[in-house]
Amino acid sequence: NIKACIFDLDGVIVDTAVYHYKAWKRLANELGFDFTEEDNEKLKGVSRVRSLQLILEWGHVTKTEAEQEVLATKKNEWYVEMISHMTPAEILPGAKEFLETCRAAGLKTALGSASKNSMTILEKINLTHLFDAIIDGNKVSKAKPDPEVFLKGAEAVNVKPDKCVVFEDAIAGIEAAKNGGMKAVGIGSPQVLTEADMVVPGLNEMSLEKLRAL
Ligand code: B16
Ligand code: MG
Repeated sequence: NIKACIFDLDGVIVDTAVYHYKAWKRLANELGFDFTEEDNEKLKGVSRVRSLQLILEWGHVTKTEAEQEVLATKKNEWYVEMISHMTPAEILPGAKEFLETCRAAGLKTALGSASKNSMTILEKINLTHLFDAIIDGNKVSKAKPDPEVFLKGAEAVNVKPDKCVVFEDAIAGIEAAKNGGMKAVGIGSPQVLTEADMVVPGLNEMSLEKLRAL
């Protein structure tokens, strides 16, 4: 039986992928190339540094490590400007309700995100108070599919990994949960998230009954 729920942020609680895309696209355009929204799918759940490296590869552009840092900072400034206008209206359907349901049932809740901007986003959408622990890109050194972010989340709420379930929209995130010995619920399509124990289109389709059946 499950004692803690760990949630990814982008793609599970909010859809910040569209802001990431706008900011990365602007950067690519300044460098003289473009990439599609379809390519952008490959950046979901991927860290900032790694995302930049992938984009530079797509544009056949080579940059030194120092130059990459400047570019990543530039992108982040545009991104931060965009997310500063986010409101609770951008919470994905059912996310807030499911967090409240979990807490009312006595389950612990944690955030497990690759983003270094997760605190800003949670504050903008007014959800910080619904998490017992927040583990994000500032607190981890290994990216998903390494389980570090979720194991730290489990530890922070004092629950053993096999009593945790992770909610994730990215393949690497599902793998990370499995690598950590946790249950994984995919948010999206079962054709894509094949390693998940269960897949639902969104948290609005989730319930305590489904959680108990895991
Ligand atoms: P930042 P998640 C991820 O969030 C995003 O899906 C990914 O596109 C982004 O590059 C990464 O966070 C890092 O974000 O630049 O804000 O540190 O899905 O792990 O919540
Ligand atoms: Mg995600």
